[in-house]
Amino acid sequence: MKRIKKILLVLSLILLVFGITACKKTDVDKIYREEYPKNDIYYQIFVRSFADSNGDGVGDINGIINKLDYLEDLGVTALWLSPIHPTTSYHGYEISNYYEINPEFGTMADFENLVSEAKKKDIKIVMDTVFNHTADNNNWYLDALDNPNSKYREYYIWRTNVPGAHSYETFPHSRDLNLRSEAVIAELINILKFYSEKGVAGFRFDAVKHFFGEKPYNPSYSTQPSFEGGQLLATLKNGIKDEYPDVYFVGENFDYSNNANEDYYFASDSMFNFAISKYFQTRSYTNMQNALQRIYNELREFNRNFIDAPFITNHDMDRFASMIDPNNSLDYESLLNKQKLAASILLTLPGNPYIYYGEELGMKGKRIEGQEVPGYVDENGNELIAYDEARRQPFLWDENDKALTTWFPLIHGNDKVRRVGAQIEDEDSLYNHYRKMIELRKANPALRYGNTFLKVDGISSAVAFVRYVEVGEYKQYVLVIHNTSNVEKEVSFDVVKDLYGTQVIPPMGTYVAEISSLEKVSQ
Ligand SMILES: [Ca+2]
Repeated sequence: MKRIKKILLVLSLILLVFGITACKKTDVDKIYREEYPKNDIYYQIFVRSFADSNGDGVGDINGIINKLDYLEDLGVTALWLSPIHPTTSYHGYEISNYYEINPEFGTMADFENLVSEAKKKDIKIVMDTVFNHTADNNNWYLDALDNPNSKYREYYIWRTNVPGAHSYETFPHSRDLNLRSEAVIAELINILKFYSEKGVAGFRFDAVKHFFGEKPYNPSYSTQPSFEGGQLLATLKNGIKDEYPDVYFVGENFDYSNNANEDYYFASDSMFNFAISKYFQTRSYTNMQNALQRIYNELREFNRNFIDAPFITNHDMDRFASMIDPNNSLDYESLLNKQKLAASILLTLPGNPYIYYGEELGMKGKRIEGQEVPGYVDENGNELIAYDEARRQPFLWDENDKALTTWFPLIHGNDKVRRVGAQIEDEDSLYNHYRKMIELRKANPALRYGNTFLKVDGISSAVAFVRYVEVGEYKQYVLVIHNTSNVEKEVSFDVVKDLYGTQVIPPMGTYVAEISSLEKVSQ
């Protein structure tokens, strides 16, 4: 027994966050992987800002290919790309043609090359899929406008209470698709097949809460999550499942309430967990632990195999570092430690964690309410008005790196944030913290696979839980305790004390240890 304790003590030290390695047999990992093929660690790329390949200052597909080594070193296993189709906007969320690639970003051949090059590194590609609406210059719409007998008339929702031919729009300069039309649904299934055939692993569905509602009679922004929206996702999934049964669906239902995703989860593998993002952003960690347990208990009723999709921020939110430090006045260590804690929590939660590009460097950025920004100009040098662009600033490659994008200036303190090269060199950097946490997650099946989450009560100022996974004879239980306070915390659980003796977690630190069972997890 003493010997076993000794072995486990060593294991616990291995698992302690700041000194990780683990050597799991790959064949065992394969068994877990086959049981949970859709569990990944995601990196969200805003394509225009990530990496340039041809010197025009705009990020593009070949730029991503050139930086696959960076993503592989970081350890992520899947990429969600912002929309890459021809568009009328810088962000791409109005699509002019679903079957083509935005020429600013490259060609279809470039995209196919990205999918295959990423696959060589075991990195999946998930596409942003905007089906609520098209651009106002989409050929379907132009044809429908010109020709009352166009087959595309039924693709859109026409407003009868407004003089002249005009379709309903949820978002400015967009035209809402008529998602009750069988012809539209067939077209959307065709688009999903078109890209699945190219090896795309999944689709991120934009704005699912706007799919239905009271269109066109109540043209406001008040559309709500709806069961009919979930049904549409189910119809799309059924439409491709014979040919592409393993394609992953993740939905964006921008709603902070805990139960907002219920209507979609029976059809979608994943839904972004906006409720949890709010707890990160307000750093309400004690409430987060309880909310997580409640959310998981509820969602399991709707889909036993749901894969949570937690994240700290995305492209529609101010950067996390800017929320913590809006005036760039916080000292370096405080800012760093707050970001490290959030990363530790994110990367030990169940499901598919999503890292917004640059979050691993502590990039900054806040929404601007319609102002000109020096350096943000069109091709004629005229200053442009900025809004969310500042949340989507160029990725901080080193200053001499040709991959640096320049379409938008570095503002809100990003000129002071340490760039990639310096962070890779520094063992204590935020980048290396993300890298180590990802490594820890990948080395422990209980962290990487499955969706189990059992909150552990009784520790103040902490997010504490057990994650476990079981496939046949293989199983693992892992206790995770995040100390969210500024003081040391002693762990006095019997299960920990019996195995490892008294453990002390540093301020804002994380303790991760393998345990033998779910019993005795109480203070
Ligand atoms: Ca470019």
